[in-house]
Amino acid sequence: MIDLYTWTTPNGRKVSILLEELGIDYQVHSIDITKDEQFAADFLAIAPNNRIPAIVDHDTGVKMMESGAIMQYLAEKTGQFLSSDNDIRWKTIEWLNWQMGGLGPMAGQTHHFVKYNAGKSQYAEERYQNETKRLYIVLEKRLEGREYIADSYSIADMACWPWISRFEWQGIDLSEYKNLTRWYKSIAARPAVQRGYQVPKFTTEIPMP
Ligand SMILES: N[C@@H](CCC(=O)N[C@@H](CS)C(=O)NCC(=O)O)C(=O)O
Repeated sequence: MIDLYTWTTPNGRKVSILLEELGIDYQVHSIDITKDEQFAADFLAIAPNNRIPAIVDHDTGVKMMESGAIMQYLAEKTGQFLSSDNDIRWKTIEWLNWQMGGLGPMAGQTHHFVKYNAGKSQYAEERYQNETKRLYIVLEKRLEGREYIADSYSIADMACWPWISRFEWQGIDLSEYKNLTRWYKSIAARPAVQRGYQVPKFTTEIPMP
């Protein structure tokens, strides 16, 4: 049994989508970051960086923060969504890290400046939105002639998809990116993704371009 500590954000959804895809038993603990629940002592004992998501794996006693590490851990534990083929495996890890170091942080700053604090800093709005658009183009090119980021559906897709699902918050017209739109819609059609998107609670239907 896995305990998942999460909230209705892209980083949280990455892990709930993976758990739904894996079909393993997990219990959801809602950490409402709008009420500072991420600073509670019992959560900090699992996630000292005071950020969701985090897990506790009661089979192994492992406590873990950082969505990329959690995804890699769960994929290795179950032998799914991280290929044993060396080339595909490293492509998956490469793009998972691209999401962790690029798409997530840059799109996250775009949400802060473009959606929540529009008008406060023109420099920051332009800087982060341009960087987010640049990353969309990188992913658009990667998906040219490929169904998925690392050839077979993997934790790299599950890591990137929830960030792309916030295209409206980022002021991006997703339909301008044809490969990304095709990829986005095919993943959105997966029942596990639809369930994982609504963890820990329903917010909106999955946005569609
Ligand atoms: N690198 C971390 C980032 C986690 C993160 O930024 N989580 C956000 C929600 S998406 C959070 O918990 N924010 C709480 C806060 O800012 O205090 C991961 O991928 O797990």
